[in-house]
Amino acid sequence: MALGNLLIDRWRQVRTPSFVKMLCAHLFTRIIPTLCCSVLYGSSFDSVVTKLQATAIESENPPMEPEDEEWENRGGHRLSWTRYHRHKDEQVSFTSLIVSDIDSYLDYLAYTYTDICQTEIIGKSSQGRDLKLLKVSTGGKGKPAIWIDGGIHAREWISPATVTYILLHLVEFRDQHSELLDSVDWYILPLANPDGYEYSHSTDRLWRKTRSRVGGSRRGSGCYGVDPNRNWDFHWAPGSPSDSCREDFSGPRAFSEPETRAMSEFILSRQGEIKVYLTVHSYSQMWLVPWGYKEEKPRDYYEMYTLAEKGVEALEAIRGTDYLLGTAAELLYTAPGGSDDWAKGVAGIKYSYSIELPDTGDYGFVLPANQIEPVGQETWAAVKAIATHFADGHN
Ligand code: 0X9
Ligand code: ZN
Repeated sequence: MALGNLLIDRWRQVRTPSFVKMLCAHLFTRIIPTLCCSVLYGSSFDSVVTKLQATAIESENPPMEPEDEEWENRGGHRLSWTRYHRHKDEQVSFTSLIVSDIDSYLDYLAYTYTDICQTEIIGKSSQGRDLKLLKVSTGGKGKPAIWIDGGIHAREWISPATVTYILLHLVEFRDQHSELLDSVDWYILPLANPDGYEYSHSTDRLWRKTRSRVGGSRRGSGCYGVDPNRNWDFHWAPGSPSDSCREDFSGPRAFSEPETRAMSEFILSRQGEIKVYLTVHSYSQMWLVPWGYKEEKPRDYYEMYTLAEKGVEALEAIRGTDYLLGTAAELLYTAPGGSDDWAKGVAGIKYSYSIELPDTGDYGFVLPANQIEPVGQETWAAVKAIATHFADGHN
């Protein structure tokens, strides 16, 4: 199912009568694959998909290096930027434990750099996982703040990896850019959709949504999950219960998801302080400026574009990666209920952007882990350029 979903994912945005879409979706996701599997492999479609998925993940994400294991024993952390990591310690059965990585890196930073780092659990996911944020600040009042979130979409593994890479440089190499810490506060949430992220590791590599049970009726119909980037309360468009199986199901109501609600409440509690909202997605190498819900541009688009341009120029200077810069509606498609539009339209954050990380489609969401470092380096360069603008006293 997941492979078929990927094929029709972008195409779904095209305006086509819904019965044609349904027919084609069924053709791509079920009929053609079922026929091919029984003819070519003599096995069922689902078992072929499971095997293909395991092989794809293994080549995308090689096993843990012995050095990483050692770190844990020395009381440090296991996060490396050479492979994709899980969210948090989880006892999956009596004997087997999936060991902590992303979440415990934040704890590690907080207890190692006590003077500047502080963790905060801003809420819980629908399956009860912590939404853990790291505040990085050298103290003092009235500084502009930058918010960065990653992992809103479960399958975009490069996003949380890049956000933790940014944390690594921001905090652990703080001496190289002390002015960015002295004059700017940072709120960083590397994994905004931990349930979906874990599910994309354990079960369906191409899962996009949350894992709430909102779409189902009492009789058990409907599907799991809501698209957390269609669920924000700004020009939110209702989806009908029959849409609950869609990848972009917007939910039964705006902020139905505890994840989006917790983020929005935290951001509103820092209204006026947060000057930049950055949400990190993949893929397509684009720096997206609101609006995404409609084709018109905001009145202050020119200023938003000019600051984004500084980020993109710094990014491209690292290794020449090409990024497109423009509104989400003009470069991708119009889609309501996105976090970037909400951050600007409701929270009043002037500089709100979605960054779509590499690549442009060769690997798509399944970007090999050896790309974490180069993508991290160039994205960190972009973030530094944005922060420098505020460190230089602009507003
Ligand atoms: O469709 C999305 O949510 C984003 N692209 S992705 O491939 N990562 O799913 C783009 C969001 C752009 N912003 C808005 N439409 N508001
Ligand atoms: Zn995304």
